[in-house]
Amino acid sequence: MTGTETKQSLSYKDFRAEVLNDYKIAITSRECSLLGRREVLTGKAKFGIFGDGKEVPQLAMAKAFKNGDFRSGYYRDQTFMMAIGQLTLQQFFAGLYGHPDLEEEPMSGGRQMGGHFATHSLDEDGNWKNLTLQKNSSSDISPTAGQMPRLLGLAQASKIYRNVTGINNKTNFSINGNEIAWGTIGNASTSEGLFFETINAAGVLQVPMIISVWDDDYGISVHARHQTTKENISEILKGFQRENDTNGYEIITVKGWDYAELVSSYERAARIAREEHVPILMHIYQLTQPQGHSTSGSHERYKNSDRLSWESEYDCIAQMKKWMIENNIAIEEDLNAIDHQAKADVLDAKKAAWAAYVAPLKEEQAQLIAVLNNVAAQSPNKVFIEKNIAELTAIREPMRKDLLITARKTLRLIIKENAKSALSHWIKTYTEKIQPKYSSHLFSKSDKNIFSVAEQAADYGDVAEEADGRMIIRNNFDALFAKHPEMLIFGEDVGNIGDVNQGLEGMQEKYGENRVSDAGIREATILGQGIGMAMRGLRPIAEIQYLDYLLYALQIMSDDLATLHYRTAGRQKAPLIIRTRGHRLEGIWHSGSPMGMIVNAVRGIHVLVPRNMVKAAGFYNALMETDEPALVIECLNGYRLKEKMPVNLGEFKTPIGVVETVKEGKDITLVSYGSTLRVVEQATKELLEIGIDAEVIDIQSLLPFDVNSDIVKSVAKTNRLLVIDEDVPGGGSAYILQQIIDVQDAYKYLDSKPDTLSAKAHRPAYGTDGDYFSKPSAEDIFEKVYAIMHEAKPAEFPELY
Ligand SMILES: Cc1ncc(C[n+]2csc(CCOP(=O)(O)OP(=O)(O)O)c2C)c(N)n1
Ligand SMILES: [Mg+2]
Repeated sequence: MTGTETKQSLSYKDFRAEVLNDYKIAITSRECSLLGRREVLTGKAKFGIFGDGKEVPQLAMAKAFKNGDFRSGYYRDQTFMMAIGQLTLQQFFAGLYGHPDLEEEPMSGGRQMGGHFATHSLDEDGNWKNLTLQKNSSSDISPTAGQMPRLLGLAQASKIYRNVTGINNKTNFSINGNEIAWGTIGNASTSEGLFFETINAAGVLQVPMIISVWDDDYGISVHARHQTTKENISEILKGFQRENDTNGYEIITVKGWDYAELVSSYERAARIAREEHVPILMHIYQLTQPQGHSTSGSHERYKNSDRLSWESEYDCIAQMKKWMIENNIAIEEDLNAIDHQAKADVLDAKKAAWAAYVAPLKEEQAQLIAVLNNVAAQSPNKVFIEKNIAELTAIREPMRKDLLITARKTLRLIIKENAKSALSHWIKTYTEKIQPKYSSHLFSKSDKNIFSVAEQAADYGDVAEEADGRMIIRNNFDALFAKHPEMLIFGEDVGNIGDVNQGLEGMQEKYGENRVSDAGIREATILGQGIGMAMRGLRPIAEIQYLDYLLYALQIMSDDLATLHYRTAGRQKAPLIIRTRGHRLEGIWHSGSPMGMIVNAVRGIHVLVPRNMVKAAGFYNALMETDEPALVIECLNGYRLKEKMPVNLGEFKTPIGVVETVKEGKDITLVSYGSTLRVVEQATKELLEIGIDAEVIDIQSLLPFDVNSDIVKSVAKTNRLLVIDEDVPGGGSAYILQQIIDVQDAYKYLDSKPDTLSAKAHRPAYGTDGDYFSKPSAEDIFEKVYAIMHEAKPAEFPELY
């Protein structure tokens, strides 16, 4: 045998072993899907959605996926996760059962239903790991196409790392921007606007993104003819194909059951994306769904017998098997042996996952029964308690809910007995221990969380200079860009003209087009750019031009950004700053202040509402030191107002979650924020002229809200409370009142009805009078306060009208 022959036969041996190993992964994954479905149908798991029918292309994608790369995909990708070594069989079943411990269920600690995948970017203290040494998956979300905006940002990060000078080209996040962001999406989900918006944006930005469409002709029961023009996504996207002298995409189409073609296509795609930073669309068609969409239905209801028999013939694993045999890579018996082994492995893993899931529950059940037996022995209500014990004991595989129902109902039986304390103690300590499994990590617990940043006052030097508010913002951004090389800002009109209010004037010239850039009019993907880049260690500021247009991005803020840290139980973060400007100015779409909607949609993101530009700049300075996401709403009518220019630009910090008493007073507490605060201050001066001395508190930060409970201290002094806000009635003001009355218990100190003054229920009308008749005015505030004082002291303050 010659040397070359040896090499050839060795490499053939390697090739064969690799193919056999791929087959093994595919068939094992399939077995997981089959057994997983049975676990749901027999009641052990609540819901199952699996990757059967999509195995083979995922093997090919996994081969081209390198350390440092990122996936942003959806619930069909179990085979891929197994192939990159990030999902074991036992973890697969732990996910199906919802095991609430991260060690057992690393995707989300049981918070997400199975099929929602993630890797850990953070260690247990919330610090970044070296992401270039591992294969990464951003955490999946269920809304179809919701993975797309973030995918854009994950890909753009590579471009930034490759092209921005001043950032090390070798970091924990990137090696010279060589990383690819890999997306996956179902064919039907390409109907979503987010898909098209992302496709266009990635073509403009030319980022290393490979998006694979797993096309099985259906979205649940709805056929492609209702989803996609010409029933063919790559056909209709042909205009995106790059040409010699244009930007654009490489578009590659491959049959989903053609293993050899898939492997070479993914290799080619990866080479282009990695080297040239060109986005790629992989349309993987002729895929199937052997068990239908999910455990909630059967596909026989909507697929005819022709389709079903085609699906069984063109099942990607069946085709791979056929190809291996035809090409003498394996004989049927070899493959049957692999099938056999896979069945055994999956069964073992399932049993182990179930045992690990029920073991702590059974232990806790036994502990509670012991406590209850003790209580029963001492109780005149023994018979009733013993009945409860018997019922609980009879549950072979208890839920924590079963334990707490029994314990809490038993407590009611012994409410006046001494034995009560042992049981109430058990309930309290048990809840304290278990509740965090379901509720922890909505916010960062790391040493960079918002509470780690100390307040630093603005220093105005000896001769305070006055300047337009926009100059304060601009000069402060200048200082921040200089201080943080990984900071970048992008949005509509942000680059060339330096934002619509010139708060970034000259910044693009100074810091370059990669760091200060214009974006298309596409708020959801501007947000997604921010999420993805923040997940890869950059410090993006995503600018949404006006608060009124945040709605386009709100879904992705709510579903993706706000849940990210929580849904990974603290193992991924995106410290993204969202900058926008809002509250009152002119007309229906430039005067909205939908704060109730926002604060209720984005728990998990901080919402900051500075009343002027120094306060806003102080929030940016503070946020850049933290690792948490936040929305900062600047006052749209504040850019031309004069403010004193601090000298410690980039340094002074507005504390987050802390209110400021801007005027002390004794008669009533007025609580407000943002643009309205100036109106409140005006009204307060006028009230003082007639002898009403109001205390004025600027909330500054809606989420978190007054962490020191300073407002209730004020109410304890004044005994009266009015919340003034320019959202609709029952919007932001309802939230503020709930915090003060319910959380801070201010009702104890009130001598008058706690009141709110908000805008009208309709959108604000245009013009000066439109504003006057839509939003709270100084006169409205004056009269509302006066009415409260009149009710309290009619002799002193006779009726106005
Ligand atoms: C925004 C949104 N709408 C509806 C759903 C419910 N839903 C879940 S999967 C699905 C079909 C998706 O089909 P496709 O994208 O083709 O993926 P496949 O399941 O076929 O792989 C639908 C409608 C959802 N999760 N999100
Ligand atoms: Mg589909």
